[in-house]
Amino acid sequence: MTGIHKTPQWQTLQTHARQMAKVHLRQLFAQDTERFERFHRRLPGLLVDFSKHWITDHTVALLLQLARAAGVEARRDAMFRGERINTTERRAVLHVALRRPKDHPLVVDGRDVVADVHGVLERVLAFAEAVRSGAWRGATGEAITDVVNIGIGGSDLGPRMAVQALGAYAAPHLRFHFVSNIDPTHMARTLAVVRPQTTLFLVASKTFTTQETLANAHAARAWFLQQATEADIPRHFVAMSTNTEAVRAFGIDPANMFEFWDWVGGRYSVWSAIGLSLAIAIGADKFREFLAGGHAMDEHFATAPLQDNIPVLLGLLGIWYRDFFGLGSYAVLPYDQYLEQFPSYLQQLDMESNGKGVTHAGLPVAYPTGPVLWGQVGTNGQHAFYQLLHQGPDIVPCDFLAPREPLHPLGDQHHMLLANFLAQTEALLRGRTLDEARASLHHLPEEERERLAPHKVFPGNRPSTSIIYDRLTPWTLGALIALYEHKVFVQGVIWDINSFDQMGVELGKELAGALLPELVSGESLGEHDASTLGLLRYLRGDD
Ligand code: G6Q
Repeated sequence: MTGIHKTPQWQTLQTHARQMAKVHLRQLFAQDTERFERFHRRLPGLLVDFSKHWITDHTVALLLQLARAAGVEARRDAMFRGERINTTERRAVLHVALRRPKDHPLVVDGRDVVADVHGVLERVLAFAEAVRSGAWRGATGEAITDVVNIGIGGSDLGPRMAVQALGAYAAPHLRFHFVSNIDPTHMARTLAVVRPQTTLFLVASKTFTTQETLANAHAARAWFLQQATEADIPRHFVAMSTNTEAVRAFGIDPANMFEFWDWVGGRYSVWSAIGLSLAIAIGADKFREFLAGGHAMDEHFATAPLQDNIPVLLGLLGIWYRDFFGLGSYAVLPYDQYLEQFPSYLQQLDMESNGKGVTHAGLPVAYPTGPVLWGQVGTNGQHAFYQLLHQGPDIVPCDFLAPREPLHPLGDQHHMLLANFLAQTEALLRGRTLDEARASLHHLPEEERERLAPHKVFPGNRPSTSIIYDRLTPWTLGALIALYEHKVFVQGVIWDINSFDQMGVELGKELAGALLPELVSGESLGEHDASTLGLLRYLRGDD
C-alpha cells in the first residue's frame, strides 16, 4: 500500500487542517445552531456527542474518505472473518468471537471457534457460580471468602478494572485481590489479609511463562503450603492459560485450568477465561450481559454506515488531532467513581496496541501514531491537572464519560457531579476572553482588575467528546470497552500498523531475565553502558 500520508485524502486533510486551525469552537457553534443535532449519535442506552471538536461537515466527510482510502471496512470485515490480521505473529484477532452468541458460529481453519468459546464459557460460569454460592469449598471444608487473581498486563488490568467497575453487582461476601507486580510488597500485603483455608488463587497467564506471574504464583503456593498439603492445592489454585504443559508443570491439574486461545490478545482477554474473577464477582447472568454489551457494539461496528459508526468516528477524531495538529496527549475523564481504573485499562489497550513505529511491511511510519493516553476520575482531576487542560500551552483532547443515573443516589450529589462534567466541557470549549475576564473582575479597582485579568483568560477551543450512558451496568461496561477496542482498531488500520503485537513488552521480559543473575549472584558483569554498570555495582554493594 502507498503510504497513507501520500494519498490525496491525507493531503486534502492537511490543507483543511490549516484552515480549521484559524477557527475557534465558539465560532463553529455560533455559525451553526444545528451542530449538536448533526454531531451526536445514539445507541440504546448511550449518547456520544462529538460536536465540541474542530470539525465541520466537510471535515467529517474528508475523514470518512480517509477511512475508506485506508480500507477500514475491508480490514474490519477480515477481523470478523477470522483472517490472520495480526501479521507479525500470523494470528487471527478474534476477541469478538468471545462475545458472540452460541448460535452465531464462526468457522476459522475448519473449526467453529464459537463452539469452543462457549464450551469454556460454560465451565467458567459453572465454576464461578460454585465459588459464589459456597458450593466450591476449600480443602478444610470452609467456603471461599477471598479470590486472588495473580497476573499482569492484559491478565490483570481488564479483570481488575471490571471487578471494580461492576462493584455494584458483586457478591458482597467475597473479597477480590489483584496481585501483579514482581515487587514482593504486592503479594506480601495481600497474603497478610487472607487465610489459606478460605482463599482461592487464580493464576492468570496466557503464556504461563511471565516472570512476575510465575514468581508471585510460586510465592502464593509456598505460603499456602505452610499450612496445607500438596493434596489441598486443587481446591485453592486454578489457572487460566493457553499453555497446558506449563500449567501442569507448575502443579495445577489441567482439570482446574480454563483455556483460551492464541487469537485472544492479552489486552483483549477480559472476555475470555481471564475474566474468571469478574464472573465470580458478578455471577453467570451478569457476565453474559457483559458479553452481550460487547457483542452489541461489535454488531454496530460491523454494520453501521461509516458516518454513523461510533468507533469509526471516534477513531477518526483521534487521527485528526494526532496527525494533522500534532497533539500527542489524550485524556479520558470518567465522571463515574466505578470507572476509576478505566483510564489505566485504556492506557494499555491504546498505547500497547498503537504505540508502534513501523508499518505492516516493516517500514518506518512517516506520521505520528498512538498518543499518550492518561486520565483520572472527575471531579478529582479538576482539583489537580485540569489547570493544565484549561490554561496550559498544550492542547489535550478529552473524552468525558458520565452516567445519566447514579447507582447510589445520595442527596443531590449526582446532579452536582453532572453539573461539574458539563461545566468542564463547556469551559474547555468557550474559554474566557480578556474582556470577559475584566468584566468578571468589575468589583475591583481598575489597576487591580488589569493586573489580574490576563491570569483569568482561558483560550478555550479545547476539544472534547462526551459519552453519556444510562447507568453503569455489565451491558454498558461491555459496550464501552468494545467501543474503545474498535476505535483503537480503526486507528491502527489507518496508520497501517499491527495493533495486535507487543514487541516492546517482550523486550522488557527478555532484558530483565538476562540481568537477574548479574544482580543476585555476584557473577562477573556483562557488557552494559556505564550508567547501568554503575547502578548494578551500587545495588550489589560492590562499591
Ligand atoms: C497484552 C500484553 C501483555 C500481557 C502480559 C501478561 O496484550 O501481551 O500485557 O498480557 O505480559 O502475559 P501473560 O498473560 O502471558 O502472562
